[in-house]
Amino acid sequence: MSEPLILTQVRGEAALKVGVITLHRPKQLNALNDALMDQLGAALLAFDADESIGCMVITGSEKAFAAGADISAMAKWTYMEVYKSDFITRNWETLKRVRKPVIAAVSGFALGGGCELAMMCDIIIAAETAKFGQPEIKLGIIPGAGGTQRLPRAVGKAKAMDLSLTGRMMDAAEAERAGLVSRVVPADKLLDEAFAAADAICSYSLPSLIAAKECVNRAYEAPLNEGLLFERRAFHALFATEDQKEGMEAFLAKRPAAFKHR
Ligand code: CO8
Repeated sequence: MSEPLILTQVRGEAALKVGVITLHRPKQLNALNDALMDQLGAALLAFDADESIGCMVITGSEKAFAAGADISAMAKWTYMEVYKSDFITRNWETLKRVRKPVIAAVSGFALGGGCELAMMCDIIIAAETAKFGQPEIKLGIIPGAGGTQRLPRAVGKAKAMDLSLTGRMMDAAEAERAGLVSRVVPADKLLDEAFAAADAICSYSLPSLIAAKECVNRAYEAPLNEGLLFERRAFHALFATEDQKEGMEAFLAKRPAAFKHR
Protein backbone atom coordinates (compact mmCIF):
# COMPACT_ATOMS: atom_id res chain seq x y z
CA MET A 1 0.00 0.00 0.00
CA SER A 2 1.27 3.48 -0.81
CA GLU A 3 2.25 5.92 1.93
CA PRO A 4 -0.73 7.86 3.36
CA LEU A 5 -0.42 11.48 2.27
CA ILE A 6 -3.78 12.47 3.69
CA LEU A 7 -5.55 11.62 6.94
CA THR A 8 -9.29 11.08 6.99
CA GLN A 9 -11.73 11.23 9.86
CA VAL A 10 -15.50 11.18 10.21
CA ARG A 11 -16.98 13.53 12.80
CA GLY A 12 -20.47 13.58 14.26
CA GLU A 13 -23.33 11.20 14.60
CA ALA A 14 -26.25 9.78 12.65
CA ALA A 15 -26.95 11.77 9.51
CA LEU A 16 -24.99 14.80 10.66
CA LYS A 17 -21.56 13.50 9.84
CA VAL A 18 -18.71 15.56 8.45
CA GLY A 19 -15.91 13.99 6.42
CA VAL A 20 -12.60 15.59 7.35
CA ILE A 21 -9.51 15.31 5.14
CA THR A 22 -6.14 16.55 6.41
CA LEU A 23 -3.35 16.96 3.87
CA HIS A 24 -0.35 15.25 5.39
CA ARG A 25 3.07 15.85 3.90
CA PRO A 26 4.28 18.06 6.74
CA LYS A 27 7.97 18.14 5.82
CA GLN A 28 7.15 19.39 2.32
CA LEU A 29 4.52 21.86 3.58
CA ASN A 30 1.86 19.65 2.00
CA ALA A 31 3.28 20.10 -1.49
CA LEU A 32 0.84 18.43 -3.84
CA ASN A 33 1.86 15.52 -6.04
CA ASP A 34 -0.02 12.93 -8.07
CA ALA A 35 -0.09 10.38 -5.25
CA LEU A 36 -1.54 12.90 -2.80
CA MET A 37 -4.09 14.12 -5.32
CA ASP A 38 -5.12 10.51 -6.09
CA GLN A 39 -5.67 9.89 -2.38
CA LEU A 40 -7.49 13.18 -1.93
CA GLY A 41 -9.73 12.48 -4.93
CA ALA A 42 -10.56 8.97 -3.72
CA ALA A 43 -11.39 10.23 -0.21
CA LEU A 44 -13.60 13.01 -1.57
CA LEU A 45 -15.52 10.67 -3.85
CA ALA A 46 -15.96 8.13 -1.04
CA PHE A 47 -17.33 10.80 1.32
CA ASP A 48 -19.54 12.15 -1.46
CA ALA A 49 -21.02 8.69 -2.00
CA ASP A 50 -21.51 8.01 1.73
CA GLU A 51 -25.15 8.80 2.57
CA SER A 52 -24.36 9.48 6.21
CA ILE A 53 -22.04 12.37 5.35
CA GLY A 54 -23.45 15.80 4.59
CA CYS A 55 -20.40 18.00 4.23
CA MET A 56 -16.61 17.80 3.96
CA VAL A 57 -13.73 19.83 5.37
CA ILE A 58 -10.26 19.89 3.80
CA THR A 59 -7.46 21.25 5.94
CA GLY A 60 -3.68 21.16 6.24
CA SER A 61 -1.20 21.87 9.01
CA GLU A 62 -0.74 24.99 11.09
CA LYS A 63 2.13 26.08 8.84
CA ALA A 64 0.66 25.17 5.47
CA PHE A 65 -2.63 24.30 3.86
CA ALA A 66 -0.49 23.45 0.82
CA ALA A 67 2.58 25.26 -0.55
CA GLY A 68 1.71 24.35 -4.12
CA ALA A 69 2.48 21.57 -6.53
CA ASP A 70 5.60 19.59 -5.67
CA ILE A 71 8.43 21.50 -7.33
CA SER A 72 10.94 18.69 -6.84
CA ALA A 73 8.62 16.33 -8.75
CA MET A 74 8.03 18.83 -11.58
CA ALA A 75 11.54 20.25 -11.97
CA LYS A 76 12.78 17.86 -14.68
CA TRP A 77 9.51 17.22 -16.50
CA THR A 78 9.52 17.78 -20.24
CA TYR A 79 6.74 19.24 -22.31
CA MET A 80 5.89 15.82 -23.78
CA GLU A 81 5.66 14.22 -20.33
CA VAL A 82 3.33 16.89 -19.03
CA TYR A 83 1.27 16.93 -22.23
CA LYS A 84 0.95 13.17 -22.68
CA SER A 85 0.20 12.44 -19.03
CA ASP A 86 -2.43 15.22 -19.02
CA PHE A 87 -0.93 16.61 -15.82
CA ILE A 88 -3.58 18.30 -13.67
CA THR A 89 -6.68 17.34 -15.64
CA ARG A 90 -6.25 13.64 -15.01
CA ASN A 91 -6.54 13.77 -11.22
CA TRP A 92 -6.10 17.28 -9.84
CA GLU A 93 -9.64 18.50 -10.32
CA THR A 94 -11.69 15.63 -8.88
CA LEU A 95 -13.09 18.15 -6.44
CA LYS A 96 -15.20 19.58 -9.26
CA ARG A 97 -17.16 16.30 -9.35
CA VAL A 98 -18.13 16.46 -5.66
CA ARG A 99 -21.79 17.43 -5.20
CA LYS A 100 -21.84 17.94 -1.42
CA PRO A 101 -20.46 21.17 0.11
CA VAL A 102 -16.72 21.26 0.78
CA ILE A 103 -15.08 23.74 3.18
CA ALA A 104 -11.37 24.61 3.01
CA ALA A 105 -9.99 25.42 6.48
CA VAL A 106 -6.77 27.25 5.63
CA SER A 107 -3.93 27.96 8.02
CA GLY A 108 -0.49 29.12 6.85
CA PHE A 109 0.53 28.94 3.19
CA ALA A 110 -1.99 28.34 0.43
CA LEU A 111 0.20 28.95 -2.59
CA GLY A 112 0.09 27.96 -6.24
CA GLY A 113 -1.78 24.66 -6.47
CA GLY A 114 -2.63 25.04 -2.77
CA CYS A 115 -4.47 28.30 -3.47
CA GLU A 116 -6.10 26.67 -6.50
CA LEU A 117 -7.20 23.72 -4.38
CA ALA A 118 -8.73 26.07 -1.80
CA MET A 119 -10.51 27.96 -4.59
CA MET A 120 -12.08 24.72 -5.82
CA CYS A 121 -13.74 24.33 -2.41
CA ASP A 122 -17.11 25.96 -1.82
CA ILE A 123 -16.21 28.00 1.26
CA ILE A 124 -12.78 29.14 2.43
CA ILE A 125 -12.40 29.80 6.16
CA ALA A 126 -8.97 31.26 6.91
CA ALA A 127 -6.90 31.47 10.06
CA GLU A 128 -5.34 34.89 10.71
CA THR A 129 -2.03 33.25 9.75
CA ALA A 130 -3.19 32.24 6.27
CA LYS A 131 -1.26 33.50 3.23
CA PHE A 132 -2.57 33.13 -0.29
CA GLY A 133 -0.73 33.54 -3.55
CA GLN A 134 0.04 32.35 -7.05
CA PRO A 135 3.85 32.50 -7.03
CA GLU A 136 4.32 30.30 -10.13
CA ILE A 137 5.76 33.27 -12.05
CA LYS A 138 8.86 33.03 -9.84
CA LEU A 139 9.42 29.51 -11.17
CA GLY A 140 9.13 30.47 -14.84
CA ILE A 141 5.62 29.03 -15.17
CA ILE A 142 2.04 30.18 -14.61
CA PRO A 143 -0.83 28.72 -12.55
CA GLY A 144 -2.13 25.55 -14.18
CA ALA A 145 -5.13 24.40 -12.18
CA GLY A 146 -7.42 27.37 -12.55
CA GLY A 147 -5.48 30.12 -10.78
CA THR A 148 -5.66 32.58 -13.66
CA GLN A 149 -9.38 31.86 -14.08
CA ARG A 150 -10.82 31.38 -10.59
CA LEU A 151 -8.75 34.08 -8.87
CA PRO A 152 -10.03 36.97 -11.07
CA ARG A 153 -13.57 35.70 -10.58
CA ALA A 154 -13.03 35.73 -6.81
CA VAL A 155 -11.01 38.93 -6.32
CA GLY A 156 -11.32 40.84 -9.62
CA LYS A 157 -8.81 41.42 -12.39
CA ALA A 158 -6.67 44.04 -10.64
CA LYS A 159 -5.69 41.95 -7.64
CA ALA A 160 -5.50 38.71 -9.63
CA MET A 161 -3.05 40.35 -12.05
CA ASP A 162 -1.06 41.78 -9.17
CA LEU A 163 -0.74 38.39 -7.46
CA SER A 164 -0.07 36.46 -10.68
CA LEU A 165 2.52 38.89 -12.09
CA THR A 166 4.40 39.83 -8.91
CA GLY A 167 4.07 36.45 -7.17
CA ARG A 168 3.46 38.23 -3.86
CA MET A 169 1.38 36.69 -1.10
CA MET A 170 -1.70 38.28 0.43
CA ASP A 171 -2.52 37.78 4.07
CA ALA A 172 -5.86 36.61 5.44
CA ALA A 173 -7.19 40.13 6.06
CA GLU A 174 -6.47 41.19 2.47
CA ALA A 175 -7.95 37.94 1.17
CA GLU A 176 -11.13 38.55 3.13
CA ARG A 177 -11.38 42.17 1.93
CA ALA A 178 -10.89 40.98 -1.63
CA GLY A 179 -13.61 38.36 -1.34
CA LEU A 180 -11.46 35.23 -1.61
CA VAL A 181 -12.26 33.96 1.86
CA SER A 182 -15.58 34.05 3.64
CA ARG A 183 -14.27 34.50 7.18
CA VAL A 184 -11.03 35.01 9.07
CA VAL A 185 -10.75 33.49 12.53
CA PRO A 186 -8.04 33.17 15.19
CA ALA A 187 -5.68 30.32 14.30
CA ASP A 188 -6.59 28.27 17.36
CA LYS A 189 -10.29 28.48 16.46
CA LEU A 190 -9.93 27.51 12.79
CA LEU A 191 -11.14 23.92 13.00
CA ASP A 192 -13.87 24.74 15.54
CA GLU A 193 -15.25 27.38 13.16
CA ALA A 194 -14.98 25.09 10.14
CA PHE A 195 -16.67 22.22 11.98
CA ALA A 196 -19.44 24.50 13.28
CA ALA A 197 -20.11 25.68 9.72
CA ALA A 198 -20.02 22.08 8.50
CA ASP A 199 -22.42 20.95 11.25
CA ALA A 200 -24.86 23.71 10.31
CA ILE A 201 -24.66 22.70 6.65
CA CYS A 202 -25.21 19.02 7.51
CA SER A 203 -28.43 19.85 9.34
CA TYR A 204 -30.11 21.06 6.13
CA SER A 205 -31.74 19.12 3.34
CA LEU A 206 -29.15 17.68 0.97
CA PRO A 207 -31.16 18.27 -2.24
CA SER A 208 -31.41 21.97 -1.41
CA LEU A 209 -27.69 22.13 -0.53
CA ILE A 210 -26.76 20.53 -3.83
CA ALA A 211 -29.11 22.87 -5.70
CA ALA A 212 -27.69 25.95 -3.94
CA LYS A 213 -24.12 24.86 -4.73
CA GLU A 214 -24.96 24.17 -8.37
CA CYS A 215 -26.71 27.52 -8.74
CA VAL A 216 -23.93 29.60 -7.15
CA ASN A 217 -21.35 27.80 -9.31
CA ARG A 218 -23.54 28.52 -12.33
CA ALA A 219 -23.16 32.23 -11.58
CA TYR A 220 -19.48 31.85 -12.46
CA GLU A 221 -20.01 29.84 -15.59
CA ALA A 222 -23.10 31.16 -17.35
CA PRO A 223 -24.49 34.51 -18.48
CA LEU A 224 -26.93 36.10 -16.03
CA ASN A 225 -30.10 35.10 -17.88
CA GLU A 226 -28.98 31.48 -18.13
CA GLY A 227 -28.06 31.45 -14.46
CA LEU A 228 -31.38 32.97 -13.45
CA LEU A 229 -33.30 30.40 -15.47
CA PHE A 230 -31.19 27.59 -14.01
CA GLU A 231 -31.89 28.91 -10.50
CA ARG A 232 -35.62 29.21 -11.15
CA ARG A 233 -35.85 25.63 -12.42
CA ALA A 234 -33.92 24.36 -9.38
CA PHE A 235 -36.11 26.45 -7.08
CA HIS A 236 -39.28 25.03 -8.66
CA ALA A 237 -37.92 21.49 -8.47
CA LEU A 238 -37.38 21.69 -4.70
CA PHE A 239 -41.16 21.98 -4.27
CA ALA A 240 -41.26 18.32 -5.31
CA THR A 241 -39.29 17.34 -2.18
CA GLU A 242 -40.66 16.22 1.17
CA ASP A 243 -38.06 18.42 2.80
CA GLN A 244 -39.60 21.60 1.39
CA LYS A 245 -42.91 20.62 3.02
CA GLU A 246 -41.15 19.74 6.26
CA GLY A 247 -39.05 22.93 6.32
CA MET A 248 -42.03 25.22 5.82
CA GLU A 249 -44.38 23.28 8.13
CA ALA A 250 -41.73 23.27 10.86
CA PHE A 251 -41.29 27.03 10.52
CA LEU A 252 -45.03 27.62 10.82
CA ALA A 253 -45.29 25.24 13.79
CA LYS A 254 -42.31 26.99 15.44
CA ARG A 255 -40.33 23.76 15.78
CA PRO A 256 -36.96 22.68 14.34
CA ALA A 257 -37.20 21.03 10.93
CA ALA A 258 -36.45 17.33 10.76
CA PHE A 259 -35.29 16.98 7.19
CA LYS A 260 -35.50 13.50 5.74
CA HIS A 261 -32.82 13.81 3.10
CA ARG A 262 -29.77 14.84 5.07
N1 CO8 B 1 7.22 21.79 -3.61
C1 CO8 B 1 8.13 20.99 -3.02
N2 CO8 B 1 8.68 21.23 -1.82
C2 CO8 B 1 8.29 22.35 -1.18
C3 CO8 B 1 7.33 23.23 -1.73
C4 CO8 B 1 6.77 22.91 -3.01
N3 CO8 B 1 5.82 23.66 -3.61
N4 CO8 B 1 7.15 24.25 -0.87
C5 CO8 B 1 7.96 24.00 0.20
N5 CO8 B 1 8.63 22.86 0.00
C6 CO8 B 1 9.61 22.25 0.89
C7 CO8 B 1 10.93 23.01 0.87
O1 CO8 B 1 11.73 22.64 -0.23
C8 CO8 B 1 11.54 22.61 2.21
O2 CO8 B 1 12.08 21.32 2.07
P1 CO8 B 1 13.52 20.99 2.80
O3 CO8 B 1 13.25 21.15 4.27
O4 CO8 B 1 13.75 19.57 2.39
O5 CO8 B 1 14.49 21.97 2.28
C9 CO8 B 1 10.32 22.48 3.12
O6 CO8 B 1 9.19 22.35 2.24
C10 CO8 B 1 10.11 23.72 3.97
O7 CO8 B 1 10.08 24.84 3.10
P2 CO8 B 1 10.99 26.15 3.37
O8 CO8 B 1 12.24 25.79 4.07
O9 CO8 B 1 11.11 26.88 2.06
O10 CO8 B 1 10.04 26.95 4.38
P3 CO8 B 1 9.93 28.52 4.56
O11 CO8 B 1 9.04 28.73 5.74
O12 CO8 B 1 11.25 29.16 4.54
O13 CO8 B 1 9.14 29.05 3.24
C11 CO8 B 1 7.42 28.97 1.55
C12 CO8 B 1 7.83 28.61 3.00
C13 CO8 B 1 7.36 30.47 1.38
C14 CO8 B 1 6.03 28.37 1.32
C15 CO8 B 1 8.44 28.38 0.56
O14 CO8 B 1 8.66 27.01 0.88
C16 CO8 B 1 8.02 28.46 -0.86
O15 CO8 B 1 8.14 29.50 -1.48
N6 CO8 B 1 7.54 27.33 -1.45
C17 CO8 B 1 7.21 27.24 -2.83
C18 CO8 B 1 5.88 27.90 -3.11
C19 CO8 B 1 5.57 27.84 -4.58
O16 CO8 B 1 6.30 28.30 -5.43
N7 CO8 B 1 4.40 27.24 -4.92
C20 CO8 B 1 3.97 27.06 -6.27
C21 CO8 B 1 4.43 25.76 -6.83
S1 CO8 B 1 4.04 25.55 -8.55
C22 CO8 B 1 2.41 25.14 -8.57
O17 CO8 B 1 1.77 25.05 -7.56
C23 CO8 B 1 1.83 24.89 -9.90
C24 CO8 B 1 0.41 24.44 -9.78
C25 CO8 B 1 0.05 23.53 -10.89
C26 CO8 B 1 -1.24 22.85 -10.73
C27 CO8 B 1 -1.66 22.49 -9.33
C28 CO8 B 1 -2.95 21.75 -9.30
C29 CO8 B 1 -3.68 21.75 -7.95
